[in-house]
Order: sequence, then structure tokens, then C-alpha cells
Amino acid sequence: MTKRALITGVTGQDGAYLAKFLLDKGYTVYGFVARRSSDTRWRLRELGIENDIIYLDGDLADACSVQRAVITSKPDELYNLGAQSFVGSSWDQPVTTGIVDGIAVTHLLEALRQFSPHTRFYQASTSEMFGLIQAAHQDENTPFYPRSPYGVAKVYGHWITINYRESFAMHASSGILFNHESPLRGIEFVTRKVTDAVARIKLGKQQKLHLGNIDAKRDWGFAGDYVEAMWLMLQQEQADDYVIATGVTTTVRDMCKLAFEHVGLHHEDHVVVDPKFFRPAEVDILLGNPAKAQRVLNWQPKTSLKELITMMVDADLRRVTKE
Ligand code: NAP
Ligand code: F7E
Repeated sequence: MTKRALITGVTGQDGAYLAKFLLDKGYTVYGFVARRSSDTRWRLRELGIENDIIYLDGDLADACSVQRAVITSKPDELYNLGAQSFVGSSWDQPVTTGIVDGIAVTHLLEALRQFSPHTRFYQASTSEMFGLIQAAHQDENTPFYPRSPYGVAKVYGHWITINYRESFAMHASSGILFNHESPLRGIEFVTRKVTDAVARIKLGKQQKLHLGNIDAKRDWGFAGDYVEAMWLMLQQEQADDYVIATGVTTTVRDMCKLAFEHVGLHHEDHVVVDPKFFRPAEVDILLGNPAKAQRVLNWQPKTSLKELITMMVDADLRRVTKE
């Protein structure tokens, strides 16, 4: 029988890749979508799946709409990817971020407990929970020390997922995903900001690229690889929590270097460090240890940072050329 999946955040980067992944496996995919005044389905169009999803209107902050979506879709699997996901904005909207990224996870878990207890649940947890790192390689046992309202909200979402699993024997898993990027990444995140600027500079439409802390280090992977890990978590007999990462960390500076080199330019000639983009509190370095995911899920990242940045720069060159 065809499986049914409900995805919150289906219009986002991961939502789009996951929807495509599940549709390719034959799932019926429902997308929980918050109404916006302008179009948010460009990613689904780029993947050619805009008309293959059943859309359910709602907002994670609205428990009634969450309940209705669960009752209507009766999902076998629910993936909670919806969030105010930009760390920088979380200082400007700390309460909204707390509600949508934290409290709203309880809206979903409660809706499942009451109306669909057999549904398997995936929570999009994050390496931002490690923040001021307490171990050189972060794994499932590393204590959290979040450094932003976003990270704090996600710690709530993470623990309420574990709490419902332990309290009500629900199949609820958390993926602690490190940064993952793609040509569908939002333009506000540093990799896409860089690849878009590289394309514009190469095509003579921009001169300089203003960035914040280019000494920050991140463990960057490809979103297309990471959505498979989400699905694998929900196929296990036991729900559990997993770190998903590459095990390689790189500075923003070196990531820029890769992007500029791909089009034959030097990053030093174009990058300007601008205090405007520094954060009130920084996460200086993240480096994940995905050994458990490799052992239990048989999951491995397939895309190197160089391949990822090349793919992103090429996509932005095509987009900017078409403008
Ligand atoms: P994204 O591109 O920013 O997508 C976020 C999605 O959430 C969008 O579809 C957005 O809808 C939706 N959303 C925002 N507020 C909502 C609300 N109040 N009600 C319903 N939907 C709402 O994020 P992403 O990169 O795909 O990340 C997916 C999830 O993984 C997020 O929870 C993020 O925090 C988490 N995560 C991401 C990474 C990463 O590196 N990408 C790493 C770890 C964890 P609109 O399009 O209408 O705004
Ligand atoms: O920043 C530095 C910035 O915004 C990465 C989200 O998906 O991953 C993402 O959060 C680093 C930071 O991602 C600029 O200070 C320098 O150190 O691309 P980012 P993030 O904050 O790591 C985690 C895992 C999530 O869960 C989040 O949802 O780059 N940086 N200069 C800059 N960052 C931005 N955005 N813009 C700059 O100009």
C-alpha cells in the first residue's frame, strides 16, 4: 500500500529535496504550508514536483491547523522541517523563533498522540544546539550549549521529542544535522550568498562581497544526501537520535576560496569583512561525528565540499545569466 508522508516546511530547501525523495519512492506527499503574500514554491518547481504534492494550509504556531493537517493526511510518517531557520534573524524575532522552532514541536507531538499515535515522527534538530562546543567532535552524547535564540528553541524541540518518545512510546526521532547546503539554499545563508556573488562578479554584475566572520568553521554537507538520512531514521524499528555530518570542518574563508577558484578568480580581490554581518554571539566551530549514523543507518555523505560548491556556483551562473 502507498505510504503517506506529511512534511512541514515543504517549501524550504530540505522540504523540497525530501518531497522529491519520497515521491520517487512512491509515497503520497502532503505539504503543510503557511500562507505567504508571495510565491514560495520556486524550489518545488525547480525539482519539477510542484503539482505532485497535496498542500494543507496552516501555521506551526497554530495548533488547530496542525491537528487538522494530521487528521486530514493520516500520515505514516511526519517530518517536521518547518522553522524560522536563519540564526541571524533569531535575535530579531526571538519569541516567534521560540514558538515556531520550539513550542510548536509540541503541537505536532500532541496532535499525533491524540489522533495518530502510529505515525512515525522526525524532528529537525541541529548542530546549533552544540553552540559553544563541549567536545572537539560532537556526537549524540555531547552536551548542548546553544548560542542563539534559534539554538535555544531547537534544544526545546529536541528534548520534547525525546520526552514524548519516552513518555508515550511514540516512534519519534531527532536528526541532529550539521549545516547542509545546495543550489536550493536560501540566499541569506553564507554558502549561497557566496556562490550567488561569485556568479555575479564573474558576469560583471557585482564587484565586492561583504561578509561577517570568515574565520568561523562549519561541517558542510549536501542537502540531497542528508534527506536520505531523515528517511532512514524513520525506517528503523526503534526511534533514536542521530548526528548527521561529514566529519570535515572548513572556514568560511576557505569555502569562499573554493567558490572563487572555480571561476578563475581570487577571493582576496573581492571579499570585504563587514562588521554588519557579525552576530551577537558566534558559534566558532562545528565538527560532527556521524559514526552512529554510519553504523546503524548505513548512511554516508556522498558529496565533498568542493563538489557541493561547484554545483552551487554552476547553478548560480545559470540563474544570473538568465536574469
Ligand atoms: P528553510 O529553507 O529555511 O525552510 C524552512 C521552512 O519552514 C520553509 O518551508 C518555511 O516556509 C517553513 N516555515 C517557516 N515558518 C513556518 C511556520 N510558522 N509554519 C509553517 N511553516 C513554516 O530551512 P531548511 O534549510 O530546509 O531546514 C529545514 C529544517 O532543518 C529547519 O527546521 C531547520 O531549522 C533545520 N536544520 C537545517 C539545517 C541546514 O543546514 N539546512 C541544519 C540543521 C537543521 P516559507 O517558505 O513559507 O517561509
Ligand atoms: O552561517 C558566518 C556566520 O548563516 C554560517 C542554518 O541552516 O546551519 C545554518 O546556520 C557561518 C556563521 O549558517 C556571513 O557567522 C560570515 O558562523 O550560513 P549560516 P548557520 O548560522 O551555521 C545550522 C546547522 C542550522 O540549523 C541553521 O538553520 O558563516 N558568516 N559571514 C556569515 N553568515 C551569513 N549568513 N552571512 C554572512 O555574510
